[in-house]
Amino acid sequence: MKVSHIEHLGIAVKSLETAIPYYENLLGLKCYAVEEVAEQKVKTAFFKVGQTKIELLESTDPEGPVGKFIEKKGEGVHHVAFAVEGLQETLDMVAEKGIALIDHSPRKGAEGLNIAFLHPKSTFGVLTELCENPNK
Ligand code: CMX
Repeated sequence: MKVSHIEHLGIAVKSLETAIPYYENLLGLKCYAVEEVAEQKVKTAFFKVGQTKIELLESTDPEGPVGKFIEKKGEGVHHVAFAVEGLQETLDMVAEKGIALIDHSPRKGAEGLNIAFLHPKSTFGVLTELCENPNK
């Protein structure tokens, strides 16, 4: 697999409205985008930290992945996203190695990225996202 960098860290929060001021006022980061990803049942807020982003995730549905996560584990780090080259080929290679995939082919995520998740049961408890920028 060719990983270039950590594209973002996904952090589950109960409310973007109350979490964003912490990142802006204490850490001095700027929230540059808020976007709803209806398919994932989340509203997202983005901050840049060097080449990596922080993606805050507020659930829009208690039965969605982030809603269920917060109910079970509370707020906190939800996933790590790695930027890769050649997402579909990477997924095929990962599947061949016996890692459980949540997505066998890329789907659209926030910011127009192509994304796919690996199951945390196969990745030492860390929900892992692989993503590729189709415009690069
Ligand atoms: N990190 C680590 N473990 C997680 C997890 C996470 N983020 N989310 C769930 N789990 C664990 C649960 O703790 C549970 O473990 P146990 O069986 O030991 O109790 C197990 O996975 C099953 O959890 P569940 O609550 O029953 O949830 P589901 O099986 O229905 O779904 C998962 C879990 C990971 C398959 C689902 O959350 C998923 O498909 N996630 C990928 C999509 C996603 O997270 N989208 C939101 C972000 C979108 C974005 O970035 O744009």
